[in-house]
Amino acid sequence: MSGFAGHVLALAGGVGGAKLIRGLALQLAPAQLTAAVNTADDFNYLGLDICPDLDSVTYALAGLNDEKRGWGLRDETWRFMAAVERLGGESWFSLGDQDLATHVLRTARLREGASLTEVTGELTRALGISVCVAPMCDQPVRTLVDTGEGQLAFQHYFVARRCEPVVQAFHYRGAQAAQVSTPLADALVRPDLAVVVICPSNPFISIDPMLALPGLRARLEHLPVPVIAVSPIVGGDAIKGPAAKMLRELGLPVSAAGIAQHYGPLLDGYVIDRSDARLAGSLAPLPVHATNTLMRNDGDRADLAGAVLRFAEHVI
Ligand code: FO1
Repeated sequence: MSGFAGHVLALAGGVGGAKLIRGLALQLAPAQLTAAVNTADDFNYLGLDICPDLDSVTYALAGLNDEKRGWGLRDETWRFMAAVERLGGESWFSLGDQDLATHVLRTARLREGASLTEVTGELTRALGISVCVAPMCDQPVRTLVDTGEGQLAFQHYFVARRCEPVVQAFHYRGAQAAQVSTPLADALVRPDLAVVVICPSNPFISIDPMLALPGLRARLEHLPVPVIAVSPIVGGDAIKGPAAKMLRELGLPVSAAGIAQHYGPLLDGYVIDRSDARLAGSLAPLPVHATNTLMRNDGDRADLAGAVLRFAEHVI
């Protein structure tokens, strides 16, 4: 435990975000942390409501995530998917047998009229998680990717096409009509809010959909507490996933500096990998802290979270 005083609001997407959320949970009391999670990757598949980023964060907090694959549950089996294939059903997106339970229960509760915030609370509590895991909003927001081959729905671009088409732009359909979820709105007005952490998630597909929600970016910019991002890029490449390819295709520098440039005045502090420490000068006057950002195990996750919290105490 870090001894950090105050509440932490962390914005996260999938795998990289989930790792730092786990690290923050190791350093803080559960009531000190709100994890606000991207839902623009969500989609309906085989009649089920799939929320990959909420599940990545939930499984990581429960210690049930598959470290190697990056998504889904550990010790998974795939008999459901094999049966779907045998029946000639859609099978380009793989749902594990245990993971399926999450999608079935979530879909059933949403059909009954529960909000995604309520269902997420029920699922996380059932797994013994006391940290508040909140969807960014309760209305559907969907990332659409403009590519050289036309516009693709996010999971078709990401999984079915393995991010191969060249990206031209991202759109977050539904974001303008959505509202930040109640737990996220509540965290923003907490008198004890001490820092907002933007996890090392992909800015284009994990964080920007949140920033596209009405008023959220402006509220973050005007908060009296620091907004600190952790770079998902180390030494010119993404730790995992297509962030480097996206930066290149969008004409931004493929470096931690490119990510800072993308977030612009939103940031009050920036945590980069030790191997990128030489970039700190070019980022001035943005306060920068260089440390190990590779999170191979819980020790690394807790260390990075601790470094981010200590840095936050020294930024404005
Ligand atoms: N990613 C894949 O690359 N292939 C899959 O078949 C796949 C299935 C899947 C099922 C449940 C889930 O929660 C995540 C899953 N993911 C899969 C990961 C997911 O598509 C992406 O990692 C995120 O949407 C990006 O953050």
